[in-house]
Amino acid sequence: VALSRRNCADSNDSDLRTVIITKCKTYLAAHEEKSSSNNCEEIWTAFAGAFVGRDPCDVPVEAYDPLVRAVSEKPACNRMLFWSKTKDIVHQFTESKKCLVTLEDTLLGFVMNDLTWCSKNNSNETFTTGCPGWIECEKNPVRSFWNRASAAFAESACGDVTAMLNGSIATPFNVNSIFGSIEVKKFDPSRIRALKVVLVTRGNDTVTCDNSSLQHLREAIDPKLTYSCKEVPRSKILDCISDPEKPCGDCW
Ligand code: ZNA
Repeated sequence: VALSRRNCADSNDSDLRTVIITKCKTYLAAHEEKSSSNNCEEIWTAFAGAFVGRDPCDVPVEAYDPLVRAVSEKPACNRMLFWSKTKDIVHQFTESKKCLVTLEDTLLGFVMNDLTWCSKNNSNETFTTGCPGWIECEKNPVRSFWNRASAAFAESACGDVTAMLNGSIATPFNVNSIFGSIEVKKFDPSRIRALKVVLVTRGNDTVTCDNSSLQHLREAIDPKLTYSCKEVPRSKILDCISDPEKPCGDCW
């Protein structure tokens, strides 16, 4: 069945460009130390180069290599937080406590978070609606971006890394997720000392750190890394998030 897709061109001809440059400048204003090494116009150009003029189902992950090279950020050793199926709670957490950083707290992740974008073959237009969905075709511009950005974030990880996984689903570690298929494989055992899993649980969950998917995770990482896992009630994390007096280190 041929799907007809109705793209709406950006309202003012460069809306996506404006959104991205504005978010980029907002981020750099809040992280002054990164201002001199990043140029938002250059970042836009590298970003657009990855997908403008391409079929929205044929944007390879490598198309974003120049974008990744255009951004300069030092890795936050010991503070990097990975996640899978815990998007809302991780971002509430890093918003409230500044001790850990997710990909979405870095320049590239912050700028692209919550955006959808695509173009068309041989077109110079950009669209923010009518773009292929996450699973509609694998090489869509949004999914390829997150695959590439996640790989770069994981490659740069160092020291102790934390992963917040969802204890309310049968398979907290899914080998098909970005965390399972990309990030874990990019962990460099010469840079990383330990992987600390925080398994977020709710009242009557039965999943524990003994879950077989977590045994697979333990086996998937290099044996030189120290692996640990801790079950932490979601309510405890939420209490911690809403108590500004509670230091980060006491949340679990
Ligand atoms: N901020 C984002 O929109 C985003 C971030 C999107 C995709 C990936 N990421 C990276 S990868 C994030 O910073 C984490 O480091 C990594 C988590 O990826 P995951 O292990 O695949 O975890 P997940 O919860 O399954 O998916 C993460 C996000 O991907 C979701 O919140 C959705 O935005 C998107 N996604 C994944 N699967 C689907 C999907 N969207 C629609 N349909 C899906 N089947």
